[in-house]
Amino acid sequence: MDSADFAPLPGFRLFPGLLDAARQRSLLEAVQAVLAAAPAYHACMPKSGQKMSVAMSNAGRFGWYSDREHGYRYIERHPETDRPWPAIPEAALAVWHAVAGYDHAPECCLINLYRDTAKMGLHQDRDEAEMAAPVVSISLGDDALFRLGGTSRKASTRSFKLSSGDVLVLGGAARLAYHGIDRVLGGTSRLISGGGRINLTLRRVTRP
Ligand code: MD6
Ligand code: FE
Repeated sequence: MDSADFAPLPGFRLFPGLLDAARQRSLLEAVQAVLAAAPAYHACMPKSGQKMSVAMSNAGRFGWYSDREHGYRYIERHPETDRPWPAIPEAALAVWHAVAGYDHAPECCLINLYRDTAKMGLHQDRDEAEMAAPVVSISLGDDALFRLGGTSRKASTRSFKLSSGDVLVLGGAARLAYHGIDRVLGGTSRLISGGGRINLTLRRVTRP
């Protein structure tokens, strides 16, 4: 439900166009190198086992993963190759240190890959032990409609467009805000050959 009285929670920050075209291209190249070493997979919902439409991979000490049996969690090795995740690209670390307002480094860079009609349902990011750190998100490629709500699933929501190079921060009271991707607007960016959208979310997982 969209609501005229919607106001984002404190700690929500949007930096439109923080990354210029050159920084988007170099970050994309680094992400493609991560994907070559750590191939994307489709995680499955706990219990139902239903495959998520978004393909994923990770960089950093921890990778976010989910399967039917064990549900949402962080794992230190790729579920298929059993190798440790590649390092978080420097260009992504630089974004974290510029906007996170948090002294310690992120430990996970989740890579979400959207093709065709992939979308992400309304959810909270709550699998991390450290809730004092924000989640920092970087968008590359096609525009997407991002939906933001409150800390209750029943709170009103609003959707807005995220474009390539935009950086979004969920910290403070907004750290546990519900959010999701309604849809990707195909053909709105030429950054990724073949189209689609890539979203990176940087997270601190453990408490320092
Ligand atoms: C996406 N983003 O943009 C999905 N989570 O594809 C997220 O789930 C997200 O953008 C936490 C903080 C910021 C985000
Ligand atoms: Fe999220």
